Amino acid sequence: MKKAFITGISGQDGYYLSKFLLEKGYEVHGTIRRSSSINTSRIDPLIAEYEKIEKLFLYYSDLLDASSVSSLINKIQPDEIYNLAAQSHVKVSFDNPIYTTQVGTLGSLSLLEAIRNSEKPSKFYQASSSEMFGGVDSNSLSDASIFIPKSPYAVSKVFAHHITTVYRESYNLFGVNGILFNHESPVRGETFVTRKITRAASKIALGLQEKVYLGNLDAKRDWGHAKDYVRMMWMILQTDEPEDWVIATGKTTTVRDFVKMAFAYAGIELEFKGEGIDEKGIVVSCLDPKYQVEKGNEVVAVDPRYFRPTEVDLLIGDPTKANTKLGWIPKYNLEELINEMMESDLKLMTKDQYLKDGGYTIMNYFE
Ligand code: NAP
Ligand code: F7E
Repeated sequence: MKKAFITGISGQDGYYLSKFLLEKGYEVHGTIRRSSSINTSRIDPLIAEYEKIEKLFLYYSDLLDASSVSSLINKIQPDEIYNLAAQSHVKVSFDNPIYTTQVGTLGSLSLLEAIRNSEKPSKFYQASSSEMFGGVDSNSLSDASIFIPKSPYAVSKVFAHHITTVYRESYNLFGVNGILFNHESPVRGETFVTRKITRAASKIALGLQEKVYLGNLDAKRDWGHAKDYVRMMWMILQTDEPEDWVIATGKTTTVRDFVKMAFAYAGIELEFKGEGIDEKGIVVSCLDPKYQVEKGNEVVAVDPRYFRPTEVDLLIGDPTKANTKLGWIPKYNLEELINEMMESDLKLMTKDQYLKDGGYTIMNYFE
């Protein structure tokens, strides 16, 4: 039985990865942070199922506490370490640049040092990001493309990426970078644009909200499903030779089109009129009798508060290496992803379960 150690187990990817590994028979050890209110809602169903049978173990640890990270690795002696912990919001990284950088850089380095000083040669996965490319190149990006980071978050990820390579080459450590493009799900954090949109579209369809304010509608992202991407995290730690990988769908879509697709799930057709900060999303028709949204209603508007000091305009990844060398093919396309997110958010809003049980119910709908 293999042992995995996951930092950031309470996040979106932490949930999907730990579920995936537990179902494979792994013993999973994960770190959570102490907070004034409970922050394990995503993994509560896994705790209920696996903690009592001693398959899932949780520890309080902050990545900035190098001593706690190192003693956990020494105690657990994991076969595989997945470093998912990060202050992962790009816009917030401009507001909290020092903290974001400390976690992204020193946090990752502490893990690598702990592995270097441990007797067990644990394999190490670093959660690298497409944000490192900076959105300057309009070609499909591969692991050979250059990094032009545009935010404190992206710079911290570039450091962690390179230091992982340095430890691999200097100490013969099995360290790999997975350069993941945006991946989403029904349990995506509510302040990332996709979940903000699916929650708002659901509430608007149900008459619980009038309008959603967004930032740059022209931004383009290569969006995939988190479930597909955590499978690939595991696959790249099963290879014999450590190397870096791009994980993406190879397709890119504007935020505006994502909005249209989300509303379309509820039978609401939108058209966008105006330009720049005056652009509006207006209801053209509402075909589903379950939802009562009037034609002509303005349901999307732009608020410059959501603009970033610098924007990553366009990201599109080239997954050819992952497709051909590892046979990794995503099971979800964008429409299926949006449909799953909308189905989940409509149920949550209808039943008002989100407030009642902190999102627990979501897992019953989507495995
Ligand atoms: P997420 O939902 O924001 O989860 C981040 C996790 O890190 C949470 O468990 C969080 O704990 C934890 N964390 C934050 N600061 C920490 C600290 N100082 N010490 C210990 N834990 C800390 O992010 P995600 O979407 O699952 O992404 C997972 C990783 O992949 C992140 O490193 C992210 O930067 C990277 N990534 C994500 C994407 C994407 O599209 N999702 C793409 C490329 C790379 P709390 O729950 O207590 O906040
Ligand atoms: O923004 C635009 C925004 O915050 C996507 C993280 O997981 O993926 C994520 O970073 C785009 C940007 O994700 C709003 O300006 C418009 O162009 O959902 P996001 P992100 O910044 O791409 C990468 C790969 C990571 O590594 C990160 O950890 O959408 N946008 N209007 C908006 N974004 C937000 N959040 N809110 C808006 O209202």
